[in-house]
Amino acid sequence: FKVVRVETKPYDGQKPGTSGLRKKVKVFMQPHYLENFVQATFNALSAEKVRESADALQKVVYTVYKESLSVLIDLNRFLGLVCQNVDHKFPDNIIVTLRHNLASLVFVDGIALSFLGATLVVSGDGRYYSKEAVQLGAANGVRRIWVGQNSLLSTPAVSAVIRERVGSDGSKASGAFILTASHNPGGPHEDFGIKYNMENGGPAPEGITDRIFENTKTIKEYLIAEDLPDVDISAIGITSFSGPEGQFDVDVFDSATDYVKLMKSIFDFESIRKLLSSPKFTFCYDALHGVAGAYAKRIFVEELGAQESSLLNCVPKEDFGGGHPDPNLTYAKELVARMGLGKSSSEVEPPEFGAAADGDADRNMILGKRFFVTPSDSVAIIAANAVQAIPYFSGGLKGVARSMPTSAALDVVAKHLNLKFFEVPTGWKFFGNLMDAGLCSVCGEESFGTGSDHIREKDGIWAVLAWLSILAYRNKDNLNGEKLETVEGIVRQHWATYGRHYYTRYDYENVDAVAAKELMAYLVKLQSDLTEVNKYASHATFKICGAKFSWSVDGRAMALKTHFEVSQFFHIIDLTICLIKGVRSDVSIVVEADEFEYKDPVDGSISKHQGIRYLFEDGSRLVFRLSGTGSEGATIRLYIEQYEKDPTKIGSDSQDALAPLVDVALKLSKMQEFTGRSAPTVIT
Ligand code: VG1
Ligand code: CO
Repeated sequence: FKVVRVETKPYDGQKPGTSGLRKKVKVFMQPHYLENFVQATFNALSAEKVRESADALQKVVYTVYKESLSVLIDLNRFLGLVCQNVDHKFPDNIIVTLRHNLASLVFVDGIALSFLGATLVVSGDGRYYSKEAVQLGAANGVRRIWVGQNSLLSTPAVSAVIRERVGSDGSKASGAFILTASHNPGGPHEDFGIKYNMENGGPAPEGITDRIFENTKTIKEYLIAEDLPDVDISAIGITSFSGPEGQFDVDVFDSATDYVKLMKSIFDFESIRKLLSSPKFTFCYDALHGVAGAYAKRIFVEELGAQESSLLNCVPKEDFGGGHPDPNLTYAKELVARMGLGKSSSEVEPPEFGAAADGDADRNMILGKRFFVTPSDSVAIIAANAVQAIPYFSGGLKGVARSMPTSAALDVVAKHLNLKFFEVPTGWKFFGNLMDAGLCSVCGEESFGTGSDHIREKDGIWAVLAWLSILAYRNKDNLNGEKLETVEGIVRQHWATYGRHYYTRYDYENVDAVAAKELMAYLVKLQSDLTEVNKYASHATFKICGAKFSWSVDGRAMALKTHFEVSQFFHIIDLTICLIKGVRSDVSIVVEADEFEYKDPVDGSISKHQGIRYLFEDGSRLVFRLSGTGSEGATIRLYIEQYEKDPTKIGSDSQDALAPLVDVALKLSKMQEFTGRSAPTVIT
């Protein structure tokens, strides 16, 4: 094949969000749209590679292949120039090449600094448009591309493949393009997405995604392989081509092998197998027609002996069967019904354990019989039990971490177990640095993401295996006994020990983007005046002598003042009784409000504007954020949390328990006024 340069113009809005670039398929199908983004990524990464290696090499021969120039220079001098300013001091013809096509640089001496000679993984959740995108890699001097069979690899499997897989010739991957829009729906009228993962198997950090975005704004040309014959990606095997840089291979491999091997090295499969084979334990897994299906049969049925009938929607489909591949109580309807939750629950006795995954299988939802485990509780419970129940952690946990809006259930466990603890912004990319530095073993997000340092992505099937391990451990002497320890039992015991964090998230999807920004700006402004905020936080309505009074009190001091004023008209005794009856004692006062900002403890980088927080005296929290994964309009996320230590109060329904805080949040933010919405699109 030949490599040609194609002229192009920048597209607006190619800014990678919380997890890559996600847009409607029709947006991606515009001429040059995908190519621009891929080239911008190559260019961003090549520059990074040159910088990274500045200290590592002394002298090297570099060849600018596309222009057929070979120059021997001192590397330090060269790298110094590239780092400071690419435009300086080189003869014109070379500079032009550097600036426009850093990807075509190669450094010999055994070390490839550019993509020439590199191995890249390209695969995804198999959604519509994936096949078209797979063909792109050849042009940028990549030596070989690894593709999961049928271009299917779950996001965690990609991470595992980058870290663990060794090619037949000893090659290792230096990164991956993951083709997925994760939990967003797929098909010609829905979403497609692409993101780049680094050599450690984790998502590109903000420094790189920012540079990619800058590149998309100035891109003038991209490289593309011409006349590259189609490869049959349904067949395992290596196909070789001859291109301008020499041989180019497409290596199609089994999507599950490396991942299954990794899972077997982490968990005690034998003890899980025993649990699953107990007639008292019943199991159910729903892949929502996402890529998890490609792993579920291999792991749960073939390795662990579950019944094939326990798998729901485990055939991956380009459009996820028309569904929304997001594992929560709203979208995983079939599973929810089977587990005896929700309205349409069946007459049949539900399974003991149920779980679901999202499109790219990095998310998980854990359910017990007629019981929902919040993701925030799930990570806390895994952390609390990991050392005993999971062989990989038997040496102890290095630390734990959660995203900012995730409930503080994990904090309490960290405190009890005296573990290092970190709170990072939303999105998995922030956990990677902690793990690379050996500071974190287990982490999670409220958005159904749980994982560990075995890879650098959250991992849906890992989370299920972690829960099965805990159940197997708790039941190890009990499999023939009277009654098994259940998911619900484990969660309730956890609450009894650590207290319970009532938690809910309200999503307002596809809200007018301007209105959403205005709401956020309003909330930031409000923070400067907590007295104003507390008018909403402790609003009191009550009756005195049959008449209805209503007033707002600014925290405790004002309550006393109001008491005094009103008492001029009524007997003090009457009023005291009414105050006890009436004041909203269910919500405490806001003592702090801020916009979350994170300084990475490893590299010192700072991420600002990561969500607006209202922190209450009793530990309750309200958090407001704009989503960074949507493809249309804006999505406002409202996170509501309340901590209850009193063992007599930990058994309520969470929506009931949180109703007062929800009410405060909606009034405080003027949600309906700004968005026109009287109810959220999804509650999780
Ligand atoms: C959402 C979640 C976040 C998660 C991200 C990617 O982001 O809130 O916790 O890391 O999705 O998950 P946002 O910006 O929309 O709130 V996945 O499974 O879609 O890659
Ligand atoms: Co996902």
